[in-house]
Amino acid sequence: MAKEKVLVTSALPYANGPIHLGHLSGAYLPADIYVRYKRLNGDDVIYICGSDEHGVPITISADKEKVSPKVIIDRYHEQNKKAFERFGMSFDNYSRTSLPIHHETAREFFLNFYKRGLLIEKKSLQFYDEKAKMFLPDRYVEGTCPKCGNEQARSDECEVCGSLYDPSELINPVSKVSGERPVLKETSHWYFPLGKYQPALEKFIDEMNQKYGWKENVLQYCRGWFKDGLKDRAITRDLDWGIKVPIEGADGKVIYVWFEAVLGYISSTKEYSQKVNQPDLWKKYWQDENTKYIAFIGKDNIVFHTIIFPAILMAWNEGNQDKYCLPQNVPANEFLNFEGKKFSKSRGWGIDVDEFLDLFPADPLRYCLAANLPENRDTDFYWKEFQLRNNSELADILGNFINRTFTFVFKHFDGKVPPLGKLEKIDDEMLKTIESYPKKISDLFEHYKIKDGVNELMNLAREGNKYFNDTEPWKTLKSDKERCGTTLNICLQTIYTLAELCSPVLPFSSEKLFKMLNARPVEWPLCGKPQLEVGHQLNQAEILFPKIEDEKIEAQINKLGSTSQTEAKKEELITYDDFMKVQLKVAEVIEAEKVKKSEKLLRLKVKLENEERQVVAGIAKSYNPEDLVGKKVVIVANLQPAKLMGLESKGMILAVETENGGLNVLTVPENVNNGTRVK
Ligand code: B3M
Ligand code: ZN
Repeated sequence: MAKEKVLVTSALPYANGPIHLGHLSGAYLPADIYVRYKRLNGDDVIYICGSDEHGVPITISADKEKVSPKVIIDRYHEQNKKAFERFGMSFDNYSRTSLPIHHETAREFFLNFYKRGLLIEKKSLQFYDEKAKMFLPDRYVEGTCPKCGNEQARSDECEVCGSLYDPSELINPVSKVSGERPVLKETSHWYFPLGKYQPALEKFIDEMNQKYGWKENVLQYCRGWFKDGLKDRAITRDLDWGIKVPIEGADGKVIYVWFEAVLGYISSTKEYSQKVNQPDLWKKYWQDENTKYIAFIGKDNIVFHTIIFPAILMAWNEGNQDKYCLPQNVPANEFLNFEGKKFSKSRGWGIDVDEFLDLFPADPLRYCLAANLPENRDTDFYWKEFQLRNNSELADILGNFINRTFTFVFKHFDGKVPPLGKLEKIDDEMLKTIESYPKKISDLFEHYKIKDGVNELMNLAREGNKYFNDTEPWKTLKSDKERCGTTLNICLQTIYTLAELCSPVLPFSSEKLFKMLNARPVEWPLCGKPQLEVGHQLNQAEILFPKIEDEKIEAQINKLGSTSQTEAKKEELITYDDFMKVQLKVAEVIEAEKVKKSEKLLRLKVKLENEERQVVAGIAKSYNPEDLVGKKVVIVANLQPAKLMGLESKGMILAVETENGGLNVLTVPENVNNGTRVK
């Protein structure tokens, strides 16, 4: 196969917290395996990443700790860079978006668009904190969702019901900075005309998919966006932290983090070019139509890499001589959960890469994650599975095959590769098997089926063990030493092949194994052919995959959710008095009707002791209005009134969620009097 020029990027992690196993499985490990394989294959590869150091996620972390954003990004940039190294990530460059070279690159794109009249300036109303004297970006405001009543909705988006609304519709908005109620104030922003690029983007994705086969989850996602219609997007924000908008009179405004973060891939490549003293090297990758650009990401970043970034590059290419290449594929992964739940730092659920590598080496972790990548659906990391994959696969299959072969060769053949005698059918078959594996695995890796490729690797080790067992060298040693030597020769050739094929996923062990073999890797397609010459001297073996004891795993399981969880629990505990503040009362539903234009809401009239009131409840998907009339339900009677779809709601009905996501209203027996307190 012709050699390819490959540019690979992994999403730039926010430098606002440590990298955990979920990150690794999403955008990093699969990319690293792919890159390591491509390098061995002889392709011209550059692998780019770095820290994303702007945006609200950074300033929120800084505010929490009461330090400047700079303190946060310096800390986590260094920490994450080191953690990635320990894990064996082989980035050619790990940059950071606070560098001048990145600021220049982002400003260059922004100004180019601005000067070409591409950007649209629009005025809009945005929340402003008069006490803190600042505009509040979306995550800085919390209020009640006008659609579903979720009390932790953002200024223009509710994560619970998924609706988008105008900030003026948010009920009871509170500034997260001062705790005060913010006001709406006019501001102006520059918008990128994303809508204009929809036809070109649809065509681009369609073509890429036809040629290179995009993942179904990624396509689905893009189709959803196209169906809704792409809208112009503001690419500036009223914030202090970030890349200043390079236009006069734009004080206090920065370029929106997502507009510049994707350009970080380019500036990181530029930084690399400077480091290796070839300042124009980056153009060889970014500005050549023969480049195969692959962007590895997690599913939450799809729109930015399949729609927004390509649109930015299209917009550049339209008006400039030098043209950038667009991603040929964006193999986004789903999420990795931890022991059945989402990773959560505050609940002590999950483990950081650094913490993990203080306990266990990188390769078993890489193997365990790779064998179970969330390529098509969310998957889980389980401590028990980690132990099992290490002990029963790495140690008992791969390690055992290597170990028994080396021990035998050192004991009976002086640690030298024995000669091949006359080949029997079983030997021919084994040689053919070995030869088939490099292609089998590269076909999978070329299609980003990293998990399947890694599992095939273990199959070759299984074949090796089977061959060893079937040829019984411990018997032929006495009856036919030449036959015995043939077996061991073929076992050693298999180990050579394994050393190379395992290198992308188990780089540290592969290196040790090549040392034991006293050999070096060849180009990937050749590694299935016998590479070790007769008489070649091996080095003493070492145990590559020590078993992991039960106690060590149990200690981790017992620790789960403990430390920070107890703290979180302490915070969540309320006193009896707190509880008594909540007045739960029995109420009889006397009227019920659907709220117009709402799929979710029902308007109810309920009767308490000697009072009737209106409650708007999000239960329309689970109940017909008439089913509720006459029922006695429990309501929070002293809840602050709120307006939902323009209707006043005084109180909240208690309900439980059912297995299929519906709601089941709590009811009490008919003989309980209206207005009775529930305690
Ligand atoms: N920093 C989001 C994330 O860490 C974002 C990715 C940027 S890629 C250019 O999930
Ligand atoms: Zn909502």
